[in-house]
Amino acid sequence: MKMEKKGLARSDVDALLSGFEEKNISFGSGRVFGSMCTAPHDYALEVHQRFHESNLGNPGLCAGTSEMERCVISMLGDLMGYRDATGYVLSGGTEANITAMYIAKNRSSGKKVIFPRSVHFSVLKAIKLLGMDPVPVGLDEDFRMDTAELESKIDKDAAMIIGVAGTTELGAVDPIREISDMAEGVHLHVDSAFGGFVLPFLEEMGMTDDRVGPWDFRVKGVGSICVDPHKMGWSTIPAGCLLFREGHPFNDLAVGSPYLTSPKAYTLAGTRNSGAVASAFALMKHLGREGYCDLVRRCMGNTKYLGKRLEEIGLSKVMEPVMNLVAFHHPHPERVQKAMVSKGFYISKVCDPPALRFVVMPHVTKDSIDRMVETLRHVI
Ligand code: 0PR
Repeated sequence: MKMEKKGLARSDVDALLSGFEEKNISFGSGRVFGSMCTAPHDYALEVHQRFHESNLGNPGLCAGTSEMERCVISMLGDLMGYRDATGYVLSGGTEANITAMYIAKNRSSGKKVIFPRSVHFSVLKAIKLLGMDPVPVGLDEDFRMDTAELESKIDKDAAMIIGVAGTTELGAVDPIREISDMAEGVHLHVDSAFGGFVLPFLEEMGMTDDRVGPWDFRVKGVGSICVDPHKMGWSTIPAGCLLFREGHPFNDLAVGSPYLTSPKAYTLAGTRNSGAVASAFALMKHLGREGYCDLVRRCMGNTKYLGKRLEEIGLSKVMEPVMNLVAFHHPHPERVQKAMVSKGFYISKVCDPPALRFVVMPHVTKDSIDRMVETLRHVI
């Protein structure tokens, strides 16, 4: 394709856009069951547009948005047991994990990163980028990091341990308190990119069981946490948050930026989106803890419903869901996934054990579940 010498009329471009739009699958179609993102709350979208032009990479020009960013971090710090947490908003869990791992490496003499096999692949990406040494740890029968194996792997070369509060594939929560007790000063980072906007509200409603222990800053050894407003925070893409207990992460990344409004630049990204920062701020203020409890209760209700419907067609759960994510044993998840795509439904899979995976986000309803299950029944 070439750029025209004389531009097209908007109506002609609109026609082109419609062609592309038709190829996208919207969350509103009720056909997406394998995504951790969702259609943002309409107020979040409205606010995003209102604040989209400021660049947080040059914060002197957007002091207001910068202040909202600090408010988002302090609201999350408060929710996660440490009001004085420092941090900032970035593009999502991947950038948060890369940044946390860079900082841990910087603050330590070791290069080993110890993580459960269930860790998100962004950690493996960061290991490549940062030249760190991977030390995977196996899982227990509840798909949580095996602490006996962890203990045998911690040594003086460990730069950090990563625990996951809400694994990508199954939604399991690692035993963070036990991990912290073993960490002995090694930086402990908790990836709650997905779970961070679910677990506090499940706890508030008394909806967790004994597979979920304390996982946030209430555990003394937790040094950093990441959590994404653009997942279960119901806000706009791109918004992830990185929170630290000690030492503002800005100090670890700072380089001189003489021609900007601030003398130093502090973040991995240069130009930084701020529509999503305002959007996360506004939605957290608007929904409040009660609003998020309602959302999480609804998603958990639908997860239970999906579980019941799929058991009715002969499938069995890999584990009782901890959060709004559920997987079902199947010997050939890829084949099922492909067949479902050919019928217009998007489900996901787990590799080990082989299973079909469903993320029950806010856009998933009982009606959309019924339509999907009917198709899955034929496919299977
Ligand atoms: N940590 C955990 C626990 C996650 O589940 C995800 C989710 C991330 C980090 C990375 O978050 P960002 O994607 O916001 O950087 N990741 C989703 C997933 O793997 C979304 C996703 C989908 C990411 C497709 C990459 C991708 O190619 O389902």
